[in-house]
Amino acid sequence: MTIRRSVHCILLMLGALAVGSCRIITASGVSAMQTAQAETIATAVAATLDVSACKAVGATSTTEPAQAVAATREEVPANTPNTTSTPGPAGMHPDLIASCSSSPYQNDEFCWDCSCEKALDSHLDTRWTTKEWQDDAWIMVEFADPVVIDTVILRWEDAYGRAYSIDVSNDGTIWTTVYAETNGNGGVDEIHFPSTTAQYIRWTGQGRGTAFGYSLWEIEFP
Ligand SMILES: [Ca+2]
Repeated sequence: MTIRRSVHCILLMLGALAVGSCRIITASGVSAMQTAQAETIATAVAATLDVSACKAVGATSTTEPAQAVAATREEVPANTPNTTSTPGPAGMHPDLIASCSSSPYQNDEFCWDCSCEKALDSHLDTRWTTKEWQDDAWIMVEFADPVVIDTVILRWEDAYGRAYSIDVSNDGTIWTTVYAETNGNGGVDEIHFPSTTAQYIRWTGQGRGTAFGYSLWEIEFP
């Protein structure tokens, strides 16, 4: 009995050394063998280092298939554009704004879809930004119906307007200047002018405050 157990122990050690990647050698797998047969098998395993022997003694692999890991990786598209927000500046119901338009706006990896709507969406982390770094630029808002207006608030990003005018119109063709700035310093410009009725209002740039273009977080009509 002692000799038989010793043989079993030797077989276990030989098997473990021979098939290093095997984690488990089941006792039943060995006890079912006759001593002579087990010695023969163990010798063959040790000599050949055949990995297939692992399967014969019930070992399992713990390595995950590389393909399964790759399949779970989420692909995130680069340069995802901003989502479109519903226009509606603070202090004015969105339904009162019919549309907006502007000179060419920036739409690249530095500012995706930075169109006029982004200056009317009530979000201070979205902006209208001009495409060209030139003094001449404009942004126009059309109201659904004529409105009485006497105040405009401009919330500038770093690229502010130093010189500009505010014009109003009832037909989008004939414009009246209600305010002109020649030495703006950015930040927040709260502009007051005599109360007037208009269906269109337009901001027109005449001088940039920086070497860049113009960039407005929001235009508000309180
Ligand atoms: Ca905005």
